[in-house]
Amino acid sequence: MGLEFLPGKLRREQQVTLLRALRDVMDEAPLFTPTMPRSGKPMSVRMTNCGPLGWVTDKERGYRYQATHPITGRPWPAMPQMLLHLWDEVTRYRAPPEACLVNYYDDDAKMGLHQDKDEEDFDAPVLSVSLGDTAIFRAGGRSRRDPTRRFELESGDVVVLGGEDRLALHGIDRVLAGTSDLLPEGGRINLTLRRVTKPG
Ligand code: MD3
Ligand code: FE
Repeated sequence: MGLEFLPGKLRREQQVTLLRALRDVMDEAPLFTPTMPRSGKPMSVRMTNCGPLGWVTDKERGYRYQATHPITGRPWPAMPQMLLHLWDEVTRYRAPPEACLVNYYDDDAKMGLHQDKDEEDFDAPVLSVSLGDTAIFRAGGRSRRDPTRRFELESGDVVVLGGEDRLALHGIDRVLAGTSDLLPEGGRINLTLRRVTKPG
């Protein structure tokens, strides 16, 4: 499968509908500031989750998936239907996603090059949806020595990462402020849908 880039996959109307559902998610499960394992350094991205499992990190316990919000202690809200349908349509994977990480980037936020490897199931692809301001995205290979490519992720763009690219290094260099009017507050939301456990 590799890296599949689907520019403009979601039309404006679908982006607005999805954003409305995400507002409800963020009301129930407020954005929090994750901290790095050991150092406790705060990340510049704020995050929350929906679905049965959510990705969290803090100084004491590090990167992990858990069923409850780290601050409120409540279960994560359900994943919006539109996302479950999108997953089925574009991944064709045999089981539904378990985690939808909601990342919010303000004008200064970025995410360093990393691999997504906190999941048990690397056979399942990862699906990313971008909303709001355009981001400069970078993706390489599995080794830090491999070359990287940069591309722009715009509002409504979808990326599916599977096969050999599932463990590729990737990150967000920066967000281009003022490139979209979808979010009145500005900035960018990225959704990352993942299967965490191996299907029964
Ligand atoms: C997996 N998020 O949360 S999209 C992350 O835009 C993350 O917020 C970025 O990386 C964001 O872990 C990037 C998801 C993504 C992109 C490329 C990948 C996941 C990937 C390449 C290989 C494996
Ligand atoms: Fe990632």
